[in-house]
Amino acid sequence: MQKHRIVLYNPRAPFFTMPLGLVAVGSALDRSRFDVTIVDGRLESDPIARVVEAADGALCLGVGVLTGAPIGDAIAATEAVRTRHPACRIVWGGWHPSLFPMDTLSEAGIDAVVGGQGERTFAELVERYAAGADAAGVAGCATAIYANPPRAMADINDLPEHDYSLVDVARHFALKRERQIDYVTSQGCRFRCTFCADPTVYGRSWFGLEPIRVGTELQQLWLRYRFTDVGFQDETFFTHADRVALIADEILRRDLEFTWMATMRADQGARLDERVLAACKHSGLRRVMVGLESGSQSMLDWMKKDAKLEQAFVTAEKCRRHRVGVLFNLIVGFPGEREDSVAATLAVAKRLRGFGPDFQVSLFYYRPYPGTPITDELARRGFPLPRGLREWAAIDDLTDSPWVDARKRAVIERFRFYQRIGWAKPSVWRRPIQAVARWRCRKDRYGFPIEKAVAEWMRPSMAS
Ligand code: B12
Ligand code: SF4
Repeated sequence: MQKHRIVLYNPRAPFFTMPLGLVAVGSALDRSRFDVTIVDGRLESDPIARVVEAADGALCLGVGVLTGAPIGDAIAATEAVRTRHPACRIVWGGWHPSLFPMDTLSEAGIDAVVGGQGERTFAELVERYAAGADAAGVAGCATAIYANPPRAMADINDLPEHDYSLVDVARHFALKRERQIDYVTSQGCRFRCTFCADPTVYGRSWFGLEPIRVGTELQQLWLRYRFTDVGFQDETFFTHADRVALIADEILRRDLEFTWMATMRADQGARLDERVLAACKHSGLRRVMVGLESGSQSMLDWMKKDAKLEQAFVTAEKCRRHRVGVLFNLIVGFPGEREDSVAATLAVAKRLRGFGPDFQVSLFYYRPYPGTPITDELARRGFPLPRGLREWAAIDDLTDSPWVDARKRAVIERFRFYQRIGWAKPSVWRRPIQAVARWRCRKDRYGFPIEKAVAEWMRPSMAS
């Protein structure tokens, strides 16, 4: 019997993180009946031509869509395939369609939208298409005709292993410039931060893979790909410390020689038993990524981060003791955020940078991503949010934030630049300008930026 072909498209985006969402839905199809091809827009010189070619004769094209620029690329791929192969069914899934199913359906002119966790819904949908039927009653998806009931989130332990042969792993290694594999051990998040869409999409549910399964899968992948690093892309990898300890044991007892990085909250780091952190380090943990978000406790309380500022320093101290690096993510320019609050965030960034070159900070400007209580509140107050897919596609380009005036932005931008130089790994030629850059950050004095010009002239990127 001839197999049906299914094409999955990952729109262009920055960075070369593996398209694990598409790998997940592709791996859940009955592979004895469906041939799955992932076209990754980031790996193709002409992604639209490639997806049109791949969709020739295909039963269905599935597109994974994040909010922002990927929407524009998803629309282009959809229109091209719709025109050239009108019989091919087109389904969008992932974060943006999950948040705006009806708008997505009507504007993108597609056959169906899958909400939230996609494995079982998409598998059922393509079975229907293969049988010449439609999506009536398929839980978890909507079409222009059927708004089917939602599908309860499945325990990911009951879902199939991700098949990495669907991805061009070697190309990803080359583009990442390291043999790093991406892997997720959990889905969802129990927390309730009001700038984040996870609580809306997954209803604060969380499921984590059994440590033994993580160990077995990593071992098989390591034997196949000989990667040297793993990026655990979970929303919050450190959700349960005992589970993390067991995962570290699994890596250790199998003698898997790789380093790893993972996501952590400040409160989780502060609570983490030193013995667990030591085991993680021993098993290869090199860096954690902490979504600290703000250096002002009142902002943290306002956004329901459910973490104390002090916990960031406890986490940093603990990680320094165990020689684990930390990347702290901070956001400035929340709606109505006052100048003193932005200043507090920059001050905390300086303190954290002071822990050493392996303690980095990333400063982002707040953007009202959809499906979050803050954005909903802005809408209620009449703030002009993007309307429709094309406007949401442009949200990443919003350089003008109504909550960050030109003066504040100038200070933030200079701080961003000088903190990168000031606390980068020291080297002989960097040392003199590093001292000046650190002095500038400490004193907030950014006039006559001579060393900025020197640094740009000597080496365009001085980021550590
Ligand atoms: C890796 C990653 C990226 C990568 C993209 C990887 C890729 N696809 O190419 C990069 C670094 C490019 C990225 C960028 C951004 N990201 Co990001 N990212 C992630 C991260 C950490 C992991 C994604 C992942 O692999 N998950 C594991 C897989 C298994 O889950 P999944 O992708 O959700 O897929 C499931 C479902 O969504 C669904 N599904 C997904 N695709 C499809 C397709 C079809 C056809 C179907 C049926 C179902 C389906 O089924 C899958 C299995 O259940 C998530 C957090 C997380 N843990 O999910 C954030 C996350 C997805 N990112 C987010 C954000 C905010 C962004 C940015 C907007 C932030 C920014 N300004 O930089 C940008 C947007 C992209 C852009 N502007 O270009 C938000 C989502 C918000 C939104 N509305 O889209 C998340 C959830 C983080 C958060 N909590 O805020 N990101
Ligand atoms: S920001 Fe992180 S901790 Fe907060 S709800 Fe989102 S995923 Fe969970």
